[in-house]
Amino acid sequence: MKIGLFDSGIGGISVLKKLAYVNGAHYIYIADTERAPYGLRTPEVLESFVWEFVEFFHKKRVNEIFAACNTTDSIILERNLDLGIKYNSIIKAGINAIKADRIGVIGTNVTIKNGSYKRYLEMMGKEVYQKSTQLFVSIVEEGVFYGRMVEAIANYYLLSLRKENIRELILGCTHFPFLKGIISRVLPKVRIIDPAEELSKLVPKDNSKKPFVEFYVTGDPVIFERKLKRINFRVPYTVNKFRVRKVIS
Ligand code: DGN
Repeated sequence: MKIGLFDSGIGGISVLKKLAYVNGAHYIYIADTERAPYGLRTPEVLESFVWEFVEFFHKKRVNEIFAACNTTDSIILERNLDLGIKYNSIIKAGINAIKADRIGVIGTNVTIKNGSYKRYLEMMGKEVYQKSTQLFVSIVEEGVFYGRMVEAIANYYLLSLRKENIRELILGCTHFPFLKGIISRVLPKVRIIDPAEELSKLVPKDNSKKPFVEFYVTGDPVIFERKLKRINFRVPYTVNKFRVRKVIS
């Protein structure tokens, strides 16, 4: 089985790790480090990136795509895009983990503005408090997961959610599970939800083979590989260059 994933950088690795644990598939992961971060881009530009990757997945004969980026997932959902390959949404999967009534959602600017989580949760009768925590993406890409700077940023973003007395918090960006420790320190009574847990239930369980990952990186593959080592990524892989059609500074 071939599974395709894409993200602006290492965030989607938090999804990839969970999938690779369940299924020893051949994974193709595109890291668009050259055009990151996605959270500040327009929906039109993000949609054009999605089509570029989907075309590549078609050529690679990918069987299924799993969302490794909430930002583009929210674009795919809001614009109702049919990718022509079975697509598994992390947002739609993630809401299945919800048990409480007062829910916080954090994500990139685009994800929060699109409000996909909020809309689905409100349809379930939940009270939803959203917050864009865009800076978290950059600090994770820098490999800074703890310390006083991260704590200060986490306090800056999350204290308002504490006042709302939320019971559960959705990490609506795949970069954020890397900061789970510090997030739960700021919100100690809140159940933290990584939607990738629910998403990984959608992949068939098959450990008859060992997983393998082909990474395709739009930016510098050497820097990307350094990041993989820093987060201790253990699944066997190759790192290749992906040449983008649409270069945007
Ligand atoms: N990891 C992406 C997400 O889940 O939304 C965020 C990527 C970005 O560049 N903002």
